[in-house]
Amino acid sequence: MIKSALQIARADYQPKLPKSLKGNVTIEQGEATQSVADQEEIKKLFPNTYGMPVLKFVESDEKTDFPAVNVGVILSGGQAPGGHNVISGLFDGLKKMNDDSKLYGFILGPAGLINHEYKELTADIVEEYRNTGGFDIIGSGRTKLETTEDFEKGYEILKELGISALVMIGGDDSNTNACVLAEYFAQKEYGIQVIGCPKTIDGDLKNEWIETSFGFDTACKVYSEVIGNIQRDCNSARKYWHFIKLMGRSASHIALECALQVQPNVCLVSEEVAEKELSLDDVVEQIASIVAQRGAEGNNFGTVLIPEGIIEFIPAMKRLIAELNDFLAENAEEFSHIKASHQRDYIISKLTAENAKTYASLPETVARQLSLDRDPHGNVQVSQIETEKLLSEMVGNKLAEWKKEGKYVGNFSPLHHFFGYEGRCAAPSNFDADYCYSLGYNAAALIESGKTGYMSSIRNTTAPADQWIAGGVPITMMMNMERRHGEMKPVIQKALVELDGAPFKEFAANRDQWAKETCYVYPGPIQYFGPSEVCDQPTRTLSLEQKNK
Ligand code: FBP
Repeated sequence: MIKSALQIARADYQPKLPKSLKGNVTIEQGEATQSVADQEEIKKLFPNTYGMPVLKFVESDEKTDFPAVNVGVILSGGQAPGGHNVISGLFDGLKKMNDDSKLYGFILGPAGLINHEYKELTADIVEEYRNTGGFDIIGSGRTKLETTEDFEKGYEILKELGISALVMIGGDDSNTNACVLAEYFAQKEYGIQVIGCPKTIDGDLKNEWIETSFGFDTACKVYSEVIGNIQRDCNSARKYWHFIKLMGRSASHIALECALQVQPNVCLVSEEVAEKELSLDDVVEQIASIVAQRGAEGNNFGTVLIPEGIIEFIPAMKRLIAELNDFLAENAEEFSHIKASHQRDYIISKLTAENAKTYASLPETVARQLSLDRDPHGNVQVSQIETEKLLSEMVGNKLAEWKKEGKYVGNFSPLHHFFGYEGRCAAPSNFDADYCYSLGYNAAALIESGKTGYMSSIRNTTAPADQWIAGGVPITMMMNMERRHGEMKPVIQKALVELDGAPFKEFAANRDQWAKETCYVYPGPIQYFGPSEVCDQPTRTLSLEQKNK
């Protein structure tokens, strides 16, 4: 296989590890824990894995002999830069403890476990993928492990391969699955541990113990590079307004982080839209006012960052989507027989009056996108909704009205972009390469310590890597009850942007100036070689959050 010069050089990069994981380790146990909400229900659903203590690994002089173990690994959900380093860290951690240990990868996500599709990840295979982006070493998928039958099918292959621990690398939904599986195996006394690793570019799997999910750092740097380039183009030609939708599902962490890196003219934050109960028209008016204000000064150009999930946060849309979710879950069979050309009218006839009105007011494409299949976890596929076009069209209409009324004097020429997939498989930044390798290595230590139902946790991540704190957090601690597919289910609570958090406050303090003036920053491409202040910077989000602790 032909490799680029960067791929060849990057293969030799040795990711950094926390000092505590470099030699022999011992565990310090914290207090018993509680779930973030709905304690009684979660406790009842997870009797074997609820309330376990938070763990911290510390260096030890004691050398322990570990038996060889067979371990399985699954990459689950959307790709995120660094997944291959979690696997190489896990592989090296297992081999360091006992060279006879083996690692098996299940193919194309959780489906590989159910369908018994796997491959042994040998040293040669792992070598090929060190410090590379992508999940192609074994592939990924979104199948949800849900039924007892799925768990039993999984158990069959784990038993056959002599696997005593499974590592699930995934986001909030996949780690919820990991927790359910850990509980099931514990309850059945099958002797199989399950450990989770926090993955997702969305940055919404974080809490006091999980400072960030891997992939967020690299993906935001890739998007910020390209937005910076667009801004320079925009400031050179001075004739376009760029409407840029950014991936990230529900939370606006990616849009906010990119805004902090590039200083655009507008960045919408879905959580603020929900908090202020803004209507779609309010959002449109806000953008149009900035376009008009800049136009009055002869600046008929600018950038607008839009989080992909914004539509779900506009209260009227949120109510509509909630009803649609339940309706489509309950009437899936009947709906599948309705001709595409009749689906809109069919839905309108079934919804309550208020939601039917909102649905009817949407452009055809957006209405259709909202009625598309949910993903296996019940999420609306927001990355397929063209919000950037919806908003620019509505802004254009508003400006045309204002022009007639003599309130707007500029020209409005919009262009559209969606950045998402281009950032998910980039070669991991130094931060993600080190963080991921440490998460995997740490997962091996959790396995060797006999733990199950834990998520691999690496903290103190704005300090140099050797001062990072390694340990484990019970996954049940992150859970609450939520409505999914029309039923209440235990799930990991998503971390949305906090409006009283340091990253949002920093943005809010500067946005008026960024709107009016042209204060663009051009971050440039990720650097893998060079001075540490260029190559090892964490995200602005992480720096601001950790500074305030
Ligand atoms: P995860 O939560 O699985 O990490 O998903 C990340 C993500 O990139 C979202 O930002 C996006 O909405 C979604 O995946 C797109 O899904 P798909 O890869 O199935 O098109």
